[in-house]
Amino acid sequence: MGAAVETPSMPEECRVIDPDTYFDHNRPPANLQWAHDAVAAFVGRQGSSRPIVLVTSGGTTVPLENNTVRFVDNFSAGTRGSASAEQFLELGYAVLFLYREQSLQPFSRQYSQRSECIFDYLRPDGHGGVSVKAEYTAKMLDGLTKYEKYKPQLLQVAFTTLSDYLFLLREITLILAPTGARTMLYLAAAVSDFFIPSHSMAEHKIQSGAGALTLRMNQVPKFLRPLVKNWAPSCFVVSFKLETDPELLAPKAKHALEKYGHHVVVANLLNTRKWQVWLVTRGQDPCLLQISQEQLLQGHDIEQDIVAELARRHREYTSAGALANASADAALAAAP
Ligand code: 9Z3
Repeated sequence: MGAAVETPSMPEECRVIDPDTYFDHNRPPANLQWAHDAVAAFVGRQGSSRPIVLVTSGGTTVPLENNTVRFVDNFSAGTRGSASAEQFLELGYAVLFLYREQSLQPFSRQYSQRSECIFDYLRPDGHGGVSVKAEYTAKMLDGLTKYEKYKPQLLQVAFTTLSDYLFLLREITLILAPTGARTMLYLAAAVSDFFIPSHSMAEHKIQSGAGALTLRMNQVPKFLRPLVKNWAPSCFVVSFKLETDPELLAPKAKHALEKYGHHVVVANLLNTRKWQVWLVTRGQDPCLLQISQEQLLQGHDIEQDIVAELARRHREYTSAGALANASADAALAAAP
């Protein structure tokens, strides 16, 4: 099945394939061409100075059958991604939001939590129409006003499966690459580490008559490597690391930074992720961002703090790049 990066003596299903090989062996999503055209047009409309961010959000599914009835999924609701997208918009970024279909979206996220129904916010107005219940009007008006204001700076692209996500991620980052340092890649989606290659998958629905089901899954190639090295080498790249064991979090975040050579890892634990994260950068102590339970209850999202700090670091990165370009231009101009 293609280039393996582990020893050739390993059984095929234990080897990690080369990321490029992945694309040769899996089908692109139906919206790939649409996404290509929409993203290229969106980026073209942003002029040459507005900062751009790609926010990835929500979990990927991993199908068990080619004609998919069943799939493996994960917990991510897209809270981090959708809340972060709102913050980036408020800071003047153009936002590309690559999100899991039916997960939370910027501004409407407050009204699409799984436990609630949109009708809970509405009432018949007595004249054959509907209106928003008085207790929700101010908050809804605020969200709606922001949504209308920021809509021109927001492009949303949906994925469902791991494969959709990876194809779209590559397509979009390749389009963003020429924008260089002014673009941030903020990779908050919860991407599966394991998958079943299309050629090893059952074609039709797995039958239950055979008794217990044993699954063998391959490791997903590490796409951060080609993303940082080849697809978008000048962009400011922020990845996320999720663990459940506190002992593993810091070493694994540092390891990811060293391995992929990008800029920041946002490290979080499953159970405390809504009020505590660490920003991990090479050569520095991890920077803890934390909000209190009181702030959380008052509706303060930790994404406000994460995005403010990352936008600050991104500005530094962009101006360092601009300074380097200016001195290279000056050296060229001064050359005989
Ligand atoms: C994250 O760690 C995100 O913060 C969460 C957000 C998925 C925890 P929610 O959507 O959760 O607000 O409910 N995302 C990255 C998780 C991930 O898959 N990281 C990979 C890893 O840890 C590397 S890119 O190995």
